[in-house]
Amino acid sequence: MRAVYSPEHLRHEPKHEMADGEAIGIYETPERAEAIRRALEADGGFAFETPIEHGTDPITAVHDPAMLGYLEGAWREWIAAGETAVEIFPDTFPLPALREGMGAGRVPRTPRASIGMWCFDTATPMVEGTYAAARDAVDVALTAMDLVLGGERSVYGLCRPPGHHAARAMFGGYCFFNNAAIVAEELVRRTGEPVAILDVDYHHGNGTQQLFYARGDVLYVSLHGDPDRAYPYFAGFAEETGAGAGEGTTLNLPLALGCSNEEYLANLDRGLEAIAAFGGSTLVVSLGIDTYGRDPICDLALTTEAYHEAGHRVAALGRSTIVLQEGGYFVPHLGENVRNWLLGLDGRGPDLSSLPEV
Ligand code: SP5
Ligand code: ZN
Repeated sequence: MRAVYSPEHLRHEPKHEMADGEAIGIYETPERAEAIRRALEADGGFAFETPIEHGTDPITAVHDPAMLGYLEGAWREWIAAGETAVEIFPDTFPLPALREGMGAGRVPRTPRASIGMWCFDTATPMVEGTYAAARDAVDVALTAMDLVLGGERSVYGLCRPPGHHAARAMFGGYCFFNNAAIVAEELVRRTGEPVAILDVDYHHGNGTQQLFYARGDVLYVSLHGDPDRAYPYFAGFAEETGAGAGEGTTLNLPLALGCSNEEYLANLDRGLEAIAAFGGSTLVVSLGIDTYGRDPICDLALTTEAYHEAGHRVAALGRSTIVLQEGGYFVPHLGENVRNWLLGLDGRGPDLSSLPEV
């Protein structure tokens, strides 16, 4: 299987996220992607490719051009304003109620205010290299797409930063540009076919859902921790099924605390049935491994065997598949879990022999 990777992700190396009023070590680290790369390289069955630059048109096909412009200039403006912090965090968010009944008000004149207009949480700091890394993650995804359009059965894009929490005009959840949504939109434009997205990250992909909620040509299926207890809290409910032309093209499958391999795979089968019933020949997978039983920030109970089986069941759809990395935070087993998912997809057997005992 081909795998696309860029070392540019190393330039996105924030140190902190906010949790319960304290700055803690950020879970979304460069080491995550390096652990995955090493596991796939050690396997020997993955041929690595470097991304090709695709420019900004595929990004502004889904995101507000003003958000792209903000991310491109944020670091320069932060420094020009005399700020000295090495990570940019929002502190004030213009919720609609802040200016209720008062009209839109001014565009912010300080970068401290600007970030609150775009970033929806306090866990997604920007650093000097964030924009370059996020741009390369998009190119990784689009290059994986190109390879599939060129005839590859399945291709893995080692995207970092991840993407599925980024909406049309908002970023957060460790995500800046929505890599999977950008690929899905580009696929629709290039092939004229409908496209299905399967999102198996622990967290609901609120950004991807938002982008395609009213679209009949893109199916969004997500398995995730129930938003009644899990981030991003405000989207991902089973009763959200789409709107307008997109009615029936969103399928949310919220999972209970402690969800086992068996319960998980039963839910996956429901999602795969919906995908099989939807048109199109290409599938985009948002692959998060934060469903793992040992993930430090999530609460399901999956084991490595489930990842191989999940990849195997996705392969049974018989569609060309672009697999893009999202979350997964138990770094010691992250590479092997991704590798086993891809082994399942590729029709190879599982390999549990390289899981370090930690
Ligand atoms: C791509 C991705 O997986 N993004 C996830 C972003 C999660 N951000 C912070 C979640 C805060 C919830 N903290 C729960 C702590 C339980 N110990
Ligand atoms: Zn996640």
